[in-house]
Amino acid sequence: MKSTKIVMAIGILLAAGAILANLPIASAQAQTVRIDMKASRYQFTPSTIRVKAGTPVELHVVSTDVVHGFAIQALKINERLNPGKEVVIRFTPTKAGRYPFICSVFCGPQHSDMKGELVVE
Ligand SMILES: [Cu+2]
Repeated sequence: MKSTKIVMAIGILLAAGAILANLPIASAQAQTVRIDMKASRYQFTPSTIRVKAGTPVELHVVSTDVVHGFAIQALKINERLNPGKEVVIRFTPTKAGRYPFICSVFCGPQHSDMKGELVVE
């Protein structure tokens, strides 16, 4: 009697597992892309980053010398980069296009040259 119930329970669990295994769980969600970037006088490395629209981006930025900033105006991103401290910036660009980014903290005579571009395809 007891063993019949156990066998039935196992059967139900297996059936449920088979049904769940066929469900497209979170298949619509794109995988997060991690990009590592260095900020230093007077450049971002890499200075061009390419991502696909709809893909969540995790940008890990670290300044290797003085205080810099990282700003993408069009995406309302502006972060302060203290030397040696990694800053993680998360965003999901939804529209294809070219988005310039700049250093937003004055860091020396060539500060205005410190820029790059996010290309969303
Ligand atoms: Cu700078």
